[in-house]
Amino acid sequence: MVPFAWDDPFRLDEQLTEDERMIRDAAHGFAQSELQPRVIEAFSNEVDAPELFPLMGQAGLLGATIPEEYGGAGAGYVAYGLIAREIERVDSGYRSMASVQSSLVMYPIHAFGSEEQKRKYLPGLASGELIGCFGLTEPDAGSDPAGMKTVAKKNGDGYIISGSKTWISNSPFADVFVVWAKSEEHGGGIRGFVLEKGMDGLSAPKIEGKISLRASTTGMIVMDEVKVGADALLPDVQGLKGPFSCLNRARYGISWGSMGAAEFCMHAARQYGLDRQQFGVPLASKQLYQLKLSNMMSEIALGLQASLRVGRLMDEGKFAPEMISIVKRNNVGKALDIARAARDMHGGNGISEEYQVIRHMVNLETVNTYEGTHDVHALILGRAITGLAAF
Ligand code: TGC
Ligand code: FAD
Repeated sequence: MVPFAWDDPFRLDEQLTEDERMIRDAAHGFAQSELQPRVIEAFSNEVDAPELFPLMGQAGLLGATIPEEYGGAGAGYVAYGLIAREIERVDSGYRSMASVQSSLVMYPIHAFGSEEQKRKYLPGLASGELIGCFGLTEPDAGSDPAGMKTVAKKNGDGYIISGSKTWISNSPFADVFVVWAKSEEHGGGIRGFVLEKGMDGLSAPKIEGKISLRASTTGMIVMDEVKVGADALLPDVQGLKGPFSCLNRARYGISWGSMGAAEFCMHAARQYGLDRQQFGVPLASKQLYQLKLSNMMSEIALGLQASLRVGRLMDEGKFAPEMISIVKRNNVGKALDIARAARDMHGGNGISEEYQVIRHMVNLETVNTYEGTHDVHALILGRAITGLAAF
């Protein structure tokens, strides 16, 4: 027998390689020293923080799975997940900034871009000198991206792109825009394009007044006849599998990240219950309080183990997208339940920014919605189980 650790019930730590532990510890150190001290004020005042990208880049947290020759860390998907967990332990918005850059901008340029595109963009994105965003969602096409209206018309060797994208993380300060459009040249098929800040007709107004994910900047992408050359097209993918392949990586990262947020909430509720006396004893001595902590610990242990399994399968090239739907949907749903319970267990203090659990709770509402809503992932799984698409 071995001693039981409530904060690592299934001994996840010893299932990691030495390199993965090092990357996890570096991410933890960075998140606690650079992100934690600024997050309460950043969330409160909806602060834009483009300066975090070079700091994350220096810490090796951007493009972890991209090969070293393009500035990445050449690490695996488990390491990528561990980074997401440590950043989201502080705030889902900061994890959002990093995962868009890594999974939704660097990944498609690496997987589907020309050699010139890779050399032009990836090193700057890895160092954080360049900031990227990913435009798939539109005002009238959210869960159903096939309904997008953005079009790319042929213009000599290049294209003219028109349309608008909304709810786009990082867009107001982005330098590099990976956008998806229906291309007339390719029979209306969906193609990816890389746009750059400053192009005529391209703007990215900020969406103000979010009650969730306030430490992450969100905006639109407005494209009013943006003229690009042939070199803006991502040559190696056509159809929705382009954006969905990116979403596989980001959704997987979210499965780890949401567990980081859940761990923060559980640890905070445990400590609060040990410190807070009511009826002459610590709250943590009460059966109902312990029941909630036991539920939290169990769901976190199961969720982390599931993400580790999916990450190992991704590293072996043996994953199916439905596996990712299971862990994205289940882990975020459980993290949201855990954050709500932790908020309740803090009593009145639970609504104060100082105790931080309510910030995680409202953030996780966004995480439950983006990258495929909780219900859309249920339908992806329902299709896999029955063979019948219910979208
Ligand atoms: P469907 O007919 O199922 O598929 C169309 C084509 O795509 C292929 N495919 C995939 N390929 C790779 N990975 C996946 N996960 C894939 N899923 C589908 C499929 O094989 C097919 O290929 P082909 O060659 O036969 O054409 O597509 P559908 O239109 O019926 O889609 C239905 C549904 C619900 C699954 C899909 O539309 C969906 O996932 N909707 C959710 C949309 C979404 O997740 N949007 C996210 C926007 S980005 C974002 O939220 C970033 S937030 C980031 C942050 O800040 O952290
Ligand atoms: P809708 O699709 O209109 O869904 C509304 C409700 O209807 C949901 O409950 C949904 O589950 C339900 N629903 C939808 N279809 C069905 C169905 N067939 N059957 C049953 N129920 C259904 N997008 C990007 O492209 N890039 C980004 O960087 C990005 N960042 C984001 C950041 C933030 C802060 C937020 C909030 C969103 C971001 N998104 C981004 C957009 C996000 O992916 C979408 O909000 C999400 O996909 C849902 O689309 P929607 O908001 O249009 O909701």
